[in-house]
Amino acid sequence: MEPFEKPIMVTRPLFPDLERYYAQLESVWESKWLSNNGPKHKELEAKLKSYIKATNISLFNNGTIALMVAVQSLRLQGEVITTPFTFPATTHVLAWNNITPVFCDIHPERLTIDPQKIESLITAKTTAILATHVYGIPCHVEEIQDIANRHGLKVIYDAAHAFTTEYKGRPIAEYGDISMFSFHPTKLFHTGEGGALVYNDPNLKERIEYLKNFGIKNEEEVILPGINGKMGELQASLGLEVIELVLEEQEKRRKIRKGYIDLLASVKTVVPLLMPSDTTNSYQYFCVRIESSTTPGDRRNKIFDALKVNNVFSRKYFYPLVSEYPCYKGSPTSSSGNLKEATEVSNEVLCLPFYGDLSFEDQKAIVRIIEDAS
Ligand code: T4K
Repeated sequence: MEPFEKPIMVTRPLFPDLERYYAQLESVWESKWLSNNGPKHKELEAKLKSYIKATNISLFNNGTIALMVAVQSLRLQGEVITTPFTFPATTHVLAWNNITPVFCDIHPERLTIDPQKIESLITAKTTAILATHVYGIPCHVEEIQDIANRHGLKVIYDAAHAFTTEYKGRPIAEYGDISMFSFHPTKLFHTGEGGALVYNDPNLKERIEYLKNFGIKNEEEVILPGINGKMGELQASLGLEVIELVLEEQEKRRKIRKGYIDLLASVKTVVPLLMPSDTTNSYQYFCVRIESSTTPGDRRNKIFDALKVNNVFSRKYFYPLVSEYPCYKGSPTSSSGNLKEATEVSNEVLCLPFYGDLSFEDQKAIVRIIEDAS
């Protein structure tokens, strides 16, 4: 088989019709307003609020700053129990807030933080649990809330992958104190760069809004050390058009997901990750687990390399574990002995190309490469 002529990437951002984006920009030009809670920002915030059924929402310039502000808004300090199987940003926001990340192993099926292993990590310094709905798979939200209630802890969810996800009939962000969504171009819904916090307590709104705008109360009063987390009008304008494309994209991705599952049925060592029951899939990623043969990750890496040679760029989200980064490796909870499941999983996962315009012919060719290499 010849390699693909054009590279096939793990994802492709949604691009609205340029004419429609121009129309949005025309009104920005007329308004002479580019940032600081402008009309497009307000419109997008209201639209997203109802789209993802949020009780309270604040938009941000990216998901990482949003998460930074979430941690600050809840006044977290000391230690926070978190997952090592995530994107670096989840843990880095703790480090940037002078908080010690305490790594907890993950559940073997959901790949999210294992609630059974959280309690033994709680100390007098623990203030919260920061968990990731990885690939949009919901954490064990009820068990986590139960632990948090018993120990007086806050709960933050990194919901970067869970746009529109619902669990047990409730929007995912109804669980926990605050959830963060990322609107990076690699995300299903995006604003070029962007993010949001969604939270249940309306009293948090004021503090979050100050924190994302330097703590400015008025022209003469700055009441806390805030940061610049504001989403601008160009980002919001893009979001207003991209949001119109999300439903159709999800439907296309639903079919692509089914296509992969059917095609991969004959490849016994490559197993698609499934959503738990009672979950609506956001269709952010399509990931498989590939059993190792003789050494950890050998078969996964062989498939990854074979795809690359053929101009297909899958991604090992998330290898290595965050706990393996030099900045966290020395910490007491980063040893692989405590993180057995996470270590195994990170050696076995692979995210395959997944976006609405991927053709079935391309999918068949991708699976053929996987089959030959496995
Ligand atoms: N928490 C979690 C769980 C996250 O996954 C993320 C972000 C965050 C927090 C932080 O949220 P933000 O602060 O980013 O809002 C990408 C993204 O940069 C990152 O946002 C995302 N997670 C992560 C999972 O993926 P890379 O290093 O894989 O990006 P990159 O540039 O290699 O892009 C991946 C592929 O996407 C490319 O091969 C091609 C395609 N692509 C990408 C861009 C940027 C395009 O086709 N067009 C584009 O404009 O991290």
